[in-house]
Amino acid sequence: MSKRLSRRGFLKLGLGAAAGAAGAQLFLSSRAGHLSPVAQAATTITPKYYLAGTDGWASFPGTGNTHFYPDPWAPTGKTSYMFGFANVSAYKTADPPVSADVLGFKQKAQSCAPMMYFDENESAVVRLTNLGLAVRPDLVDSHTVHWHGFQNVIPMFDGEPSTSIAVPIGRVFDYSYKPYEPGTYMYHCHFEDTEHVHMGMVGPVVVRPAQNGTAHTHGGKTFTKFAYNDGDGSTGYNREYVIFLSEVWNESHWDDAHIQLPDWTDYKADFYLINGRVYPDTLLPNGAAVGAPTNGVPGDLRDQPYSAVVHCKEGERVLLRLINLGFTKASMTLAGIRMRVVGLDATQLRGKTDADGSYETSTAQVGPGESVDAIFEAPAHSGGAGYDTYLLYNRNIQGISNNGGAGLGGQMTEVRVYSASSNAIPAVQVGPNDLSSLA
Ligand SMILES: [Cu+2]
Repeated sequence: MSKRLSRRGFLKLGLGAAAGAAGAQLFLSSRAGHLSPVAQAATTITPKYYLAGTDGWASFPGTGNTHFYPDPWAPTGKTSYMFGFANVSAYKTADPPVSADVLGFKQKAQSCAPMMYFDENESAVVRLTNLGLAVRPDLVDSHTVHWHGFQNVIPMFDGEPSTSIAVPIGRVFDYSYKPYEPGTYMYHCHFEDTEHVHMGMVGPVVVRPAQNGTAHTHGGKTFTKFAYNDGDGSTGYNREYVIFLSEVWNESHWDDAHIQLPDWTDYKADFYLINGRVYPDTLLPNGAAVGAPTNGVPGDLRDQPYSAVVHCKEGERVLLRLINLGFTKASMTLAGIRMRVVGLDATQLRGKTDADGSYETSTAQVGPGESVDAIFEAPAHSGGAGYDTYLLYNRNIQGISNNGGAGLGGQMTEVRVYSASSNAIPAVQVGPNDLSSLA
């Protein structure tokens, strides 16, 4: 307490805090039914997603050329220590929530965090528990889920830990939202956020528009899936892919594993990731267990489950949901195909008078904390049974330099265009970034 703060001032402060607490209590009890999207009877809540904050290990390709990479403590096939969220949604009805199965996910955080999808106006519940850090039992950090850029009416569910709830080790919290604004978002842990964000507690959130399911014709084609409630089909698409960008600075990851403190002003990314992987692992299908060699042995990608390949057929419209939760700007170029940017930061590009604010480009600029919705029409196929390849990559040269490894890119993947009659990919996309039906 400052010596300048008088006893009277201190009492006033205390009374103010007490009044604030009483007000919050009243607010919660009287308004919960109006503002909270779920009934408050705790036993009836079944979350859509269940996340477990913990640590783990990721695999990045290369033979290693620094003191900090690969980490000599990494398990075989892995190179780098991470924090992250494990996907324990399969246990979302477990009672008690932190079951033995869930505890088994300690040190199995995935990179990137689970992709979450909601519908506009859905009663959206995300359960979070904290399993602690296996490699750093001395760190007893809490974790949170914060939807970045999301208009949240209830601060308690915001995840910013100084003004809302954080989840200590062994505890469980249900975040409750009512998403009103469709678009492409991202979420991250907000506890010690410079560290926890960079260590990997980051993932995408998509809110689908209420317009989905109704038919709108645009450019002579009819769509039933849209990026926004556009009213005219201009954001309609056939397939959609999340392109989630983040970074790894080897020194900080090594430091966290080896009980050292990084100086964040020395920040310099060594790896640039798409969906938690770096090229050429970005080209492998969902759930691929074996990636490019890491330090001479096959990479273990079991905790990096998301492919970054964009599959489509000629003439289809494809929505790229580009998200950047790294610390440096990305310039994502789609070589040979023009994209139309229709949304920025979960906002459709419309002027005040409903004028069309979308624009064509070959390079989408995605700053840290920003999202870009870009739609392209797949060009005509060149013929034959195979696919045509177009590179999607970060044109900032350090974004594909990748720790100096020869032939290794960073934020690079492929758009693969098949003929209209091809049956190499499902006629209708099974799920977002879901290529599990592909060989
Ligand atoms: Cu955290």
